Amino acid sequence: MMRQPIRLVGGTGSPYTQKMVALLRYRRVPYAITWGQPDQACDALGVKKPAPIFMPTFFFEEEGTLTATTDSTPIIRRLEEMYPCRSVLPEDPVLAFIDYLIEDFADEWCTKYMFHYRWHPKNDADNAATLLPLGLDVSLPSDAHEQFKRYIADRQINRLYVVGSNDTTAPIIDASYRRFLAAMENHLANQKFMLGNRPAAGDFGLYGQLTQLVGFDPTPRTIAHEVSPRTVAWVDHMHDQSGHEPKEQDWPRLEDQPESLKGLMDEIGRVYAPAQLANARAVKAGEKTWESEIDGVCWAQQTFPYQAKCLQWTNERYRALGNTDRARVDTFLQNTGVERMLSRA
Ligand SMILES: N[C@@H](CCC(=O)N[C@@H](CS)C(=O)NCC(=O)O)C(=O)O
Repeated sequence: MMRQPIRLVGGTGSPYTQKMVALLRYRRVPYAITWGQPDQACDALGVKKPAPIFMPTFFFEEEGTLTATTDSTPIIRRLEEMYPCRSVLPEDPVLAFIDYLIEDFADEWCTKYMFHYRWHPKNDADNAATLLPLGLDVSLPSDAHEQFKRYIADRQINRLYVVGSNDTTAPIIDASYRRFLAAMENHLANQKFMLGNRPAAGDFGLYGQLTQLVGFDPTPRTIAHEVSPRTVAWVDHMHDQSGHEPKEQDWPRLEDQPESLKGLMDEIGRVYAPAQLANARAVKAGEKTWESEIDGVCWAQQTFPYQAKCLQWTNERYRALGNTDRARVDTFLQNTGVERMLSRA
């Protein structure tokens, strides 16, 4: 029997929505996206809203009833069970672990680039406030558009602290974005995707954030064109990989990956590892905010229980590796700083 297309609702300006749509396209999973607000979609369908509700929200049919679900990382795993072909998860546990690290870094750190550039520089904030409401409804009447524009700008600029963006951290975020792009430029000169000649979940995570950084927000777009033309071109390629025919050998062993993959690991170790460790300590101590030195500057931000969970999930995966595989990961990550995030106990 033909399966119904998978329904999802999200925004054109939402990196996680773009991540998932590109993944569905590559995997040739029939889908039906509605560009709009997930809470309104839940109301229209009479479906219980997930809490918290995010873009994208997926609607899966379970025993005849529709359930609304969020969080792209577990949804990717669920789709793998429903559709086994054209997998985005390497079978080799070592490679799968590195892919998971990249996806987590994309979702939780690269999103700081995205949110910071979107709302911190005045020019970018004005662009986003104008376009985001239209991304949900192009025919929005002008007065409603004006109102929505003011509402969204106020709300999002006031939430910059959530990702730790402020005048002190702005230069660290900017320097990290430029190093990340330089690492991508190097790496893409060696292969088409992060782990070889076929895309994995981490590629889609990076792609989602980059759709915005390269395609939507003026400041990071200019920087991307300056630092990494290959990344700019990659974003267009990742948009639709439905014709790519992946083969098992398209993901070479970790030991056979080009040296340039380390460039990405170095950035993860340099900025994401200290942030994750400080956040997890704060969650454990019940503190609402945390401070840590990142890249030589004092970084202060709100504590996030979700990101502490991300660190815990990464460690659960690390501990689930067999001894030989864990040793291979350790050798690869030596001196990148990522090893600080991982513990055997
Ligand atoms: N971990 C979630 C994050 C999704 C997310 O943060 N979505 C954003 C839009 S890109 C959102 O809906 N934020 C809620 C808000 O802005 O109120 C995922 O991977 O799907």
